[in-house]
Amino acid sequence: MISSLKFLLFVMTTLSLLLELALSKHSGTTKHYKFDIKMRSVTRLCQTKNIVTVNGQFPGPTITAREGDRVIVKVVNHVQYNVSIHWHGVRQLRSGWADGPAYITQCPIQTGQSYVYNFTITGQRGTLFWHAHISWLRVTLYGPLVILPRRGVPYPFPQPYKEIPIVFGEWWKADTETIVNQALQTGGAPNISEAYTVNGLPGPLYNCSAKDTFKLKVKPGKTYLLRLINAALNNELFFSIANHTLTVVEADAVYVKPFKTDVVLITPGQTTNVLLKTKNHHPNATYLMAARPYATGPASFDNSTTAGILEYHTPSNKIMKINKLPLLKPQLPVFNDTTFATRFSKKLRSLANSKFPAKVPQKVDRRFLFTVGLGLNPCSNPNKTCQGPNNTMLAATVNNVSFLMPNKAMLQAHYFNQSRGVYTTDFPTNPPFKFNYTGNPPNNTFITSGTKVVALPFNTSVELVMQDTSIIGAESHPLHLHGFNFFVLGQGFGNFNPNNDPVKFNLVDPAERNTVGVPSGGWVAIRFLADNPGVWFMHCHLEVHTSWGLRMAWIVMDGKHRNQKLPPPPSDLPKC
Ligand SMILES: *[C@@H]1O[C@H](CO)[C@@H](O)[C@H](O)[C@H]1NC(C)=O
Ligand SMILES: *[C@@H]1O[C@H](CO)[C@@H](O)[C@H](O)[C@H]1NC(C)=O
Ligand SMILES: *[C@@H]1O[C@H](CO)[C@@H](O)[C@H](O)[C@H]1NC(C)=O
Ligand SMILES: *[C@@H]1O[C@H](CO)[C@@H](O)[C@H](O)[C@H]1NC(C)=O
Ligand SMILES: *[C@@H]1O[C@H](CO)[C@@H](O)[C@H](O)[C@H]1NC(C)=O
Ligand SMILES: *[C@@H]1O[C@H](CO)[C@@H](O)[C@H](O)[C@H]1NC(C)=O
Ligand SMILES: *[C@@H]1O[C@H](CO)[C@@H](O)[C@H](O)[C@H]1NC(C)=O
Ligand SMILES: *[C@@H]1O[C@H](CO)[C@@H](O)[C@H](O)[C@H]1NC(C)=O
Ligand SMILES: *[C@@H]1O[C@H](CO)[C@@H](O)[C@H](O)[C@H]1NC(C)=O
Ligand SMILES: *[C@@H]1O[C@H](CO)[C@@H](O)[C@H](O)[C@H]1NC(C)=O
Ligand SMILES: *[C@@H]1O[C@H](CO)[C@@H](O)[C@H](O)[C@H]1NC(C)=O
Ligand SMILES: *[C@@H]1O[C@H](CO)[C@@H](O)[C@H](O)[C@H]1NC(C)=O
Ligand SMILES: [Cu+2]
Repeated sequence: MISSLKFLLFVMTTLSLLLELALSKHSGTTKHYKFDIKMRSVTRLCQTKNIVTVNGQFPGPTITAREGDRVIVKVVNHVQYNVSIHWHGVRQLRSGWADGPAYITQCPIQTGQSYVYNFTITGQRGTLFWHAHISWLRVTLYGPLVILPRRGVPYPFPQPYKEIPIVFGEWWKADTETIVNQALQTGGAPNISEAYTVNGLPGPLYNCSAKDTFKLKVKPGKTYLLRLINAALNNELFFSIANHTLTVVEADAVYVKPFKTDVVLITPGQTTNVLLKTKNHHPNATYLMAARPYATGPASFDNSTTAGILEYHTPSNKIMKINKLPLLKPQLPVFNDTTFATRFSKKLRSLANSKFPAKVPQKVDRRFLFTVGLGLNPCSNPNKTCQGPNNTMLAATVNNVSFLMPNKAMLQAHYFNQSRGVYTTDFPTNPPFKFNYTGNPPNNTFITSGTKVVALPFNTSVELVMQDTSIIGAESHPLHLHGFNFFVLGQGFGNFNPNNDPVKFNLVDPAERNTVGVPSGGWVAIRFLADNPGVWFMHCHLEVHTSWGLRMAWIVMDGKHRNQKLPPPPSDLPKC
């Protein structure tokens, strides 16, 4: 009797375990985090400064989840600034309320308030990051977001010995909120940064900074997965490790066909996973891992170099003086090496196999051509002197529209049919004036301002060509789209030619990502399927250009079916 009961119990627990396993294939676990936004003083470059942090950590905590997991983050604002947090690259399928850009999907979390971000990670695995999405607060409010494959599912590359996030940031000695507010008032360019950082540390190439150096201690003969994240505000970066070749395996949380390179180009908003195979024997050297900007624009920029150190563990039976070993430096491309940038971008290809297919939309419902670039506004300073060129104010546009931030959240306005006075749906689908976009000089610096969007029916297949302009100066712009991954079909220099260029598009294995560099003086073509209802921000991820208006939004309408509609907002959604 007792033994048969025991047997029954055994069968039942086994069954329930099996059931749990079967279920876990479809739904993951829930990961809870608490983000207390608070001030903390830190010292860098011999100067102490109060910065905004999550839980007093800088860089902020790493969020780790598996594909299929639900992530719940309670954000409590204890600082004098309005705050919102964006989960950069997370698709947010039917969870647009958790996307985070202030005044787009939510009102800011004001001092003393809190908001619970609640989203599921669906069909994504790899490295992303989270950052503040209001004004320039992301300068110190950022951290890695690591999505592991489902339990038991291997990487499509050798299992690394260790995985290490390498987050690039940008450091100002002065208060960045003062800097951006000053610039927006005077019309001039904001003051440039003093340093770049690796995991929050500027490294040994800056004065008074040697002790603030990130050290990566490795063992010989192992493979390390470096999760590279560019969280810098305003600069694309070249990255390289002296005497080590890297293998790129993933970009923006999508696996790519592996390729070897000595240098990685990473724009703000992009993430790149690389494998680092260490040397088989202890070398008699230490190695700098360095990053410095790829810069094409007309403005001055922070031309400094941040570095960490790759150090081999000393074998315990030998006493090697690491400090006495020579420190080797990597060769990085010159600051304006667009040839390298182009070659690197073209190497990124989707795996496009049966396990990881590239679902490139093959038919197109709507085609768009957007110019992206700088522009000038007349001086609106009451003092009648502005610091932009010829007494103007610097601005930036998409299709000649400099986007004005509304003072209500657009997603709420959309959901409750209250768009009047918040936004209009007349965003130009093509440049309002045709001109030689990359001419020298171009003859069109005309700007309008407004809060304009493009509205799309559910499941519209979109092809978008983004065309750089040479107004004020040609420049590479890393454009980031919220709520979707897109496929990068092709790119080129000069003006996009709708007759000759599309035949060269890659519809087989294009890179799938959320941020792409529009080539300096050129164009890039992307496609995405608008299968996610909501209001989705698209903007340059150089914060200076976003602040000047290089931003717009797409509205994707609800579909017919219940699972194609945006659910109602959570009850704690902040109010304006
Ligand atoms: C998160 O969202 C899910 C689905 O809408 C809901 O069931 C759950 O209660 C939410 N959790 C929290 C903590 O808000
Ligand atoms: C920015 O730079 C200008 C010129 O050097 C300086 O006058 C100004 O104080 C700086 N702004 C801030 C906020 O540090
Ligand atoms: C370090 O300080 C020296 C002396 O003040 C100066 O000449 C040099 O340019 C500084 N270097 C950097 C990287 O700031
Ligand atoms: C490092 O690379 C440089 C140049 O590529 C080469 O001259 C040097 O011998 C290498 N040193 C080591 C220790 O690998
Ligand atoms: C490192 O230096 C020591 C002493 O100079 C030498 O004996 C050894 O062979 C060197 N090892 C390598 C890998 O170069
Ligand atoms: C940037 O710095 C590099 C050396 O780190 C130098 O070769 C280059 O000329 C500098 N470029 C500009 C535009 O200052
Ligand atoms: C890069 O900058 C240098 C000046 O430092 C200039 O001579 C060169 O023409 C530039 N190259 C490109 C491709 O713009
Ligand atoms: C206008 O000029 C006054 C006096 O020079 C100065 O204090 C003020 O900051 C200026 N205002 C702006 C918006 O630049
Ligand atoms: C400033 O004005 C001068 C003279 O009219 C003109 O040549 C120059 O192109 C203008 N600069 C800009 C950036 O518009
Ligand atoms: C656009 O301007 C560039 C630079 O001045 C010139 O080389 C090109 O031929 C122009 N293109 C057209 C279509 O006029
Ligand atoms: C720019 O140049 C083109 C070709 O010469 C001309 O058709 C167009 O009207 C000009 N646009 C402006 C805004 O001057
Ligand atoms: C914070 O956001 C609210 C709502 O949009 C706004 O009224 C207030 O002025 C903002 N406060 C600050 C300090 O920016
Ligand atoms: Cu830009």
